[in-house]
Amino acid sequence: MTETLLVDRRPGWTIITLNRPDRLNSFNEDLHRALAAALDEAAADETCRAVLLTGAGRGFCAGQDLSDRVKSDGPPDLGHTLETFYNPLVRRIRALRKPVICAVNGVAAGAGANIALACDIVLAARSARFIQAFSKIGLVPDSGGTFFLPRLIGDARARALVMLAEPLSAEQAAAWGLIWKVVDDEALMAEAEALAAHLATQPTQGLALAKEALNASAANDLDTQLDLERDLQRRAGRTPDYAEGVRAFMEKRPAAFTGKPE
Ligand code: T3D
Repeated sequence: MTETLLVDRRPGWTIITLNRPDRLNSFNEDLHRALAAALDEAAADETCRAVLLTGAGRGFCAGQDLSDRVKSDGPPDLGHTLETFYNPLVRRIRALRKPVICAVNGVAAGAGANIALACDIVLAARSARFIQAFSKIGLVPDSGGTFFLPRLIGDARARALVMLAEPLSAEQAAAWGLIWKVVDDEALMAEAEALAAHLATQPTQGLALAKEALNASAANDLDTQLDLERDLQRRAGRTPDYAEGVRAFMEKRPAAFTGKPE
């Protein structure tokens, strides 16, 4: 049987590929379980200092595999699916104490679009599209869509994307600030892999603390956020990578960060 998820450990980082290309990498329970396990393994592996998420074939991810939703007799409990699979997935990505890059290699629809947005740095192939497909089937955006969209692109654009379910081109997504960058299709994976390899050489603990601060900022007022920055900076200041960064600067040489904890 074909594996629904491919995990490739590279020196210092891991590439995770959603691998159900015939269904545009839409999620079934097998894929959810495999992805959760791969992210947990990356979290526990001290030698893994960055994660790259992408999809096999022409799509990134078309959200929930809808063929699993025509099987049941009565209406399914979709709240249960979110509680069991999608919400923990978004929480795992946001809580992972290392950078998560998403290379959106093709269409990202439904939960697939919002899982991409949960990642720290999103690159997209020029041919990729982002579709809040939920309203086409009578659903509410999930996987953090109603959280990320208004914060990233503003309420007016978020509402129209959600209610119209129109495809948003990668270029428009970048112009609106929904993603970091558009890359020519044939250059996407080389650029995403180079970014992962670069991040794997950076001060991993400092990046994790910065991620923690950014994650918290949406819910905090300025005073609370300033206090949080103080506390996190205190911890960053105790890491070996901070000491190395300062030494390297003074000695006018590149820093050799190890990513080791405080
Ligand atoms: O249910 C719960 O647990 C609640 C949680 C929900 C989370 C969600 O994500 S809900 C939203 C689910 N996703 C969608 O509604 C998107 C459905 N797909 C599409 O609208 C289109 O496929 C795309 C716009 C993404 C791409 O269109 P296109 O024309 O490039 O490709 P296609 O021909 O539609 O798809 C290619 C194949 O993939 C096709 O199979 P076939 O005909 O070649 O055998 C298609 O059926 C299959 N496919 C695409 N998306 C899904 C899918 N099969 C199952 N589920 C899908 N989501």
